[in-house]
Amino acid sequence: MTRRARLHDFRTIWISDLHLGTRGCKAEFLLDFLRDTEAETIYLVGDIIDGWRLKKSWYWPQAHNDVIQKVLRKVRKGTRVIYVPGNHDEWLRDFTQLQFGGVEVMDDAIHVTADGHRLLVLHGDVFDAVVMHARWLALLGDGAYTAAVWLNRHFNTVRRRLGYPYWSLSAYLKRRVKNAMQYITSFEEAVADEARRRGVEGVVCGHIHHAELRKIGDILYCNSGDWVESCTALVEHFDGRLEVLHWIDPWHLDPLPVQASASIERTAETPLPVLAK
Ligand SMILES: [Mn+2]
Repeated sequence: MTRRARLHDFRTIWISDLHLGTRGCKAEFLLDFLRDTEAETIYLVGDIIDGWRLKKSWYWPQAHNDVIQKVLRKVRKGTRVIYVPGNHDEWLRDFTQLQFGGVEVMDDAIHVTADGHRLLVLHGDVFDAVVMHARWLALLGDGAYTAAVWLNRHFNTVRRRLGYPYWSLSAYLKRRVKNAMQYITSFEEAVADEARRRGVEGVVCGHIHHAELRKIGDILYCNSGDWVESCTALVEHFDGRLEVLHWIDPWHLDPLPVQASASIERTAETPLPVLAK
């Protein structure tokens, strides 16, 4: 039996917004990606298991199970896996500082790159309220800002405890603002601001399903994208270089090339390398 050679080795991999438990999740692509890559540390940057959707109707095919098994196997083989919950898996925030099968759950994390840069790692949903109320938060200052972030963080926890269904602030915002790009830009600026507040040089987040790697002022803004639409990941090479990867499997017929070109267009200054198989 021939074992498929592992193609790509990285120091760190960040993936976010897998939305396992929903029909949208491209689990087969994700499995290929996990099979062909290896890293010392993997960050799961939120919205990994979509608990809200699962609560509504159970959808859990074998491929979704395989993704979980694949990650746990990597842990057993020595990969450090850090799970930073998002809004769709916010129930996990009750279990931060705990370990499940060796997976560490954290509210947010600080990653230090091989060349010594500090990156704040978080999902990003807590900034929806900041995006929504940017104008008056700027007027009211730090206390109001902290309150907005706190409220946003606990909004769905409270809804869950009271038995209310999930309500997506980001989806609401995307409808409310004039266009999605405006929301994306405001979100990116809010996240970069938080990195500045915390005194780190960069930030890695997910949430808006829009992979990115660029400077916002003095802050390096990275978004690992998603596995519902774009199949993207952020990786760190062993010398500390960061890159957004776009996973395309030539053996699958899927409307990915269209999205690929859209992504490349969006990040014209940092073209997305495609991992050839
Ligand atoms: Mn999210």
